[in-house]
This record gives sequence, C-alpha cells and structure tokens, in this order.
Amino acid sequence: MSRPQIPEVPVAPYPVVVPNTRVVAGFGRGSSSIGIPTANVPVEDIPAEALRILDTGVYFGWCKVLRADEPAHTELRKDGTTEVEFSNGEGLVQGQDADVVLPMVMSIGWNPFFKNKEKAAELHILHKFPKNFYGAKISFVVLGYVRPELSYTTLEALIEDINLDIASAKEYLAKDAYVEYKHVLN
Ligand code: ADP
Ligand code: RBF
Ligand code: MG
Repeated sequence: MSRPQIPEVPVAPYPVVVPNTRVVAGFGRGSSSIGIPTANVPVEDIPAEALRILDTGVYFGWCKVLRADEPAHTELRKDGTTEVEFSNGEGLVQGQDADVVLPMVMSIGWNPFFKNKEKAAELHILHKFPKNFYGAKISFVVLGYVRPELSYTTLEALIEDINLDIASAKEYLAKDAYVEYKHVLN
C-alpha cells in the first residue's frame, strides 16, 4: 500500500484531544496473537465530535496513563471467555509509566483482519510497562493520520504494517512541532 504523506507539522483537524477515558478489556489478541498489546478504550467514551474526525484508520500522537484510585478486581471479557485482572494501574511507577506523556499509535475500526463485529479504539503505547494496567485512566491527543485500516491475507503482513506505523509515529513525534503538543496532556 502506498502510505499517505504525514505533514511536517500537525495540521487541522488535529490536534484531537480525548481526555479522561479508561482502559478496558478487548479480546486479548493484541499481546497473544500479534505480540503488540493495545490499551482498548470504550468507543462510547470518545466525544462524538472527536469520533467524526477519527473515522476508522490508524493514527498517532501522545497519551498519558493515570492510576485509578479503585480497588483491584476482575472483569469478564466481553465474549465471556476469560477473567481479566483490573489492577487500575497499581504497580506503574509515577513519572515513569504513569502520569507521564508517552508516544502512541492508535487503531480505530472494525479490525477487518479479525472480522470484529464491534468498533474498537485501541492504543499501542511505545513504552515498556512493568505490568498490565486494565482499569487505569488514559488521556490522549491525536496529531495525525497514518493510513486506512486494512484486511490482510496473513497475520505477518498485519504485523509488518503495524511496525511501519510505529516507525512513522516515532519519526514524526521526534519533530519539534509534534513534541510541542505533549503539553496538552499536562
Ligand atoms: P485486550 O484485547 O484486552 O486489549 P491486549 O492483548 O491488547 O488485550 O493487551 C492489552 C493490555 O496490555 C492493555 O490493556 C494494557 O493493560 C497492557 N499493556 C502492556 N504494555 C502495553 C503497551 N505498551 N501499550 C498498550 N497496552 C499495554
Ligand atoms: N487490524 C486490522 O484488521 N487492520 C489494520 O489495518 C490494523 N491496523 C492496526 C494498526 C495499529 C497501529 C494497531 C495498534 C492495531 C491495528 N489493527 C489492525 C488492530 C489489530 O487487529 C488489533 O490490535 C488486534 O486485533 C488486537 O486487538
Ligand atoms: Mg487491546
């Protein structure tokens, strides 16, 4: 696929800010089948105006995870198969993993490769976390569009494209004009 050119500076309609949403459980495939974990956020939590701009596709920007002051508990996945431990971000280090602005790539859509029946919004954060943080709060700012969501003939092809998305995000988020928007989350 030829990839759309990403502008040197963020241009309208970006930045799109989505404050104070929550990390929920998806199907659990990100880590297990792809090796790329994604923090899923409820699509219903994304304001309608933001969702109009963030049509389906792959995006990049900054995010911030905040520990939620709630007791740890388990929740059943939406498909009812497994229980997920909601630690709410307990165990994340303040200023290192939590309450710090981190780079991310994001996918919004129907995950055509997996033929999902529900729209998902998920962020892969370019950071090594010490543990899962289901139930934590998360805010993010989207600064640009990378490509449309696609179906693939193989899992390897999907992974290869996600790795190219990550490389693009790293390249553009290193530029001053993109770094400037980190403050939006402070
Ligand atoms: P699910 O389908 O439930 O979202 P994933 O396999 O995508 O399952 O795993 C997602 C979880 O992994 C996230 O909710 C988060 O708690 C954790 N996680 C660990 N590292 C990362 C990371 N770098 N980016 C996003 N989520 C991460
Ligand atoms: N899924 C697709 O079916 N097609 C895609 O083009 C696609 N692109 C993605 C790009 C990024 C940066 C990320 C993080 C995920 C993408 N996914 C895509 C979603 C992937 O299928 C999903 O993360 C797993 O199903 C786990 O939830
Ligand atoms: Mg996920």
